Amino acid sequence: MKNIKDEIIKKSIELGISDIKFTSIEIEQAAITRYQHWIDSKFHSSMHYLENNFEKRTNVQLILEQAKTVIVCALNYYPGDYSTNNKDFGKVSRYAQGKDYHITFKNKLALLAEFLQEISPNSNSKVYVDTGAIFERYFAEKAGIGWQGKNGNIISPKIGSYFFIGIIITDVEFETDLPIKNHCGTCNLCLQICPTQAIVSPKIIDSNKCIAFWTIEAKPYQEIPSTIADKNQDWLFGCDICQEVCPWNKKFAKVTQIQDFINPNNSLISLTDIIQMEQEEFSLKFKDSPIKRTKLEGLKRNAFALIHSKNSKT
Ligand code: B12
Ligand code: SF4
Ligand code: SF4
Repeated sequence: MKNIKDEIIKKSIELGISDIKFTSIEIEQAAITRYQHWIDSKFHSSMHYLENNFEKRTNVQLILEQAKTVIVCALNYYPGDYSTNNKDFGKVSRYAQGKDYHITFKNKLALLAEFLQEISPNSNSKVYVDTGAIFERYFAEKAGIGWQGKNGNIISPKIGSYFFIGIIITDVEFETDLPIKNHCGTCNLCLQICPTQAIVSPKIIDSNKCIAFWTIEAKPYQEIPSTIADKNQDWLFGCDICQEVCPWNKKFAKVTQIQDFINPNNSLISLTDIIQMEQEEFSLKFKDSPIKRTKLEGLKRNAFALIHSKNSKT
């Protein structure tokens, strides 16, 4: 299957995909145990959907019968850096500044899967970005896209960690790629800098303490606990602190070529604008943006919490 693999790689480059690797469908028991332990520890907080589909999550053949290979793709979203500590503005994490990646990335993967179907006509494939019951980081690490850093993110030696992971599960058997070495070494910067100590041990994030969870995933009616809100000085939606500090991003993050992911209007947002915003304006401004996930009420909650924490700092 060497030729088909080369053709798929070539096509992925044409589609603007940043990296692609191939691995087998097997999942080590240690990874399953680790996930179960994370759930048992309630580190998923109120994201109850992560308790579902355990069978599928741990057996790819329940998603696609006869599945043989997991093709893992990386898509760089890094829009560059921006200033901080502005009293009147809240920061949006880099992944959410542009258009919703679920659409942009899925379209690219669908085209790649279609191409695979053309060159291997009897094959079957399924495409996933983020929303499936799939151990995306596990497969990304196993395939050699990068290693899992102590901040939990997969770090690519080519582009750092500001990239999305997308998956194609296929019944075509490919020659597999090998994992790469973990280069965190003795560095502990992410654990030290996380303002809420959400990285409870290397690679393990307690969502109950994570600013990204509270500002993206918590339901609009959930109040952000003051123990978290008071330690968040900057972030209106998401959090990049543990990635910003990472030496691998400082060295290797390259601004994405995908214009969809760059939108300076959504990088720093006026907190007063959010508080005064009506539903109609919210729906229009964030129509194609990941920010719409919090709904207007959730974004207002984040803005009020941020104003409070910024004011109590000064
Ligand atoms: C739930 C979730 C969250 C939660 C929990 C985060 C977490 N670290 O688990 C919250 C809301 C906090 C979150 C935040 C963010 N997220 Co998120 N999130 C997810 C989601 C949906 C599931 C992750 C999950 O299963 N976590 C449970 C833990 C236990 O699993 P895990 O970290 O993936 O680790 C696995 C393996 O690495 C393996 N493993 C780890 N160590 C070891 C050791 C051994 C010995 C073995 C065998 C296995 C093993 O075991 C784990 C289980 O398989 C994935 C998409 C997906 N379907 O996977 C996106 C995903 C992980 N998120 C993503 C992103 C971009 C983010 C944010 C950067 C967004 C932001 N800027 O605010 C932050 C980063 C926070 C952080 N430091 O992790 C990307 C990560 C891309 C990358 N380069 O790694 C993903 C992959 C989405 C995507 N398709 O691109 N997220
Ligand atoms: S995303 Fe922010 S709050 Fe969550 S672990 Fe990283 S630094 Fe900590
Ligand atoms: S900051 Fe250091 S320890 Fe954390 S992920 Fe980056 S290299 Fe690893």
